[in-house]
Amino acid sequence: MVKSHKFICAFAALALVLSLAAIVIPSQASVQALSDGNNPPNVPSNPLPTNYAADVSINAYLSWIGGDPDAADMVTYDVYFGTSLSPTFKERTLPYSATQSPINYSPGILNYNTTYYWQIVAWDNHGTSTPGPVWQFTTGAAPNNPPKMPSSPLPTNYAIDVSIDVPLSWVGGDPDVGDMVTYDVYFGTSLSPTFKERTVPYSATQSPIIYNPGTLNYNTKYYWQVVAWDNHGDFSTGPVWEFTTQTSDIFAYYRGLGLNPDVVETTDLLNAIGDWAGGTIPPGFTQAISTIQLLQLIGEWAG
Ligand SMILES: [Ca+2]
Ligand SMILES: [Ca+2]
Repeated sequence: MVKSHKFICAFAALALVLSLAAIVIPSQASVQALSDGNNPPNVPSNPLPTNYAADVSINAYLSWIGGDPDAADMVTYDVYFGTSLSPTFKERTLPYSATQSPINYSPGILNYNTTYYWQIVAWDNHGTSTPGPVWQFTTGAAPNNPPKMPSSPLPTNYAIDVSIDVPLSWVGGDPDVGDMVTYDVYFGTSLSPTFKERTVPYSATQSPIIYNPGTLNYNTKYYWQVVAWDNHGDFSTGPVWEFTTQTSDIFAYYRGLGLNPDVVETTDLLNAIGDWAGGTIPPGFTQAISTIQLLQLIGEWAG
């Protein structure tokens, strides 16, 4: 009897345990919750750049507030980032403690004037995840670059014997290919040449630029400078260049005789006129000059 009583008691106890178990185990999920008490990570929030931010730096960092209600948990973050509305997976971060916030992430150098989308999915060390919303921001426009410094002058700097009908030319342009560039031309016989003209606008890629200063004087040193302006009001100042025009034929003739044309004597001049008027072609010349041309040269020289 004692034995059977014990058996009955044990059976009753087992039945009680089984019935209790049936009550407290309604699903597999609550078994998990009961066994480790884990909570999913917090929903990622507080994005920086803020959602829909504009004019964001191309060097911007992403940051957000994450964490996990379970203070002892570690949390990693899957970063989705790109220019598509469904940004692509970029990287899983290192594990952070559940209480560390905010989290920073560098997406690298961004493009100007571009809308980016991003999303953070937080994972705790129990394999539970919480996705954040898809955020977006737009980077600022590219900053303006000043025009290129005018270069490659023609006539070359310090050139001599330059034709009196020479056009000026230089290489200009602007690194921003959509820009238009105008050129202020300074030109004259002073070391600080005076402003002559602003050119029409040229495209940023057009080179060389040609400017016609008109017919110049013989045997004269000219100075010139070009200042390039883009359509954003930025400018680049070129150096002052110089060149010297050709001597007139009569000066060349005097040099050929070993005379200094700057201090030629009247008698020498009269002798020269005689030579020219006699129809001879002086050494170094390909043709005789007309009387009219001769008088023009004498006039220049006398001037
Ligand atoms: Ca957790
Ligand atoms: Ca520019």
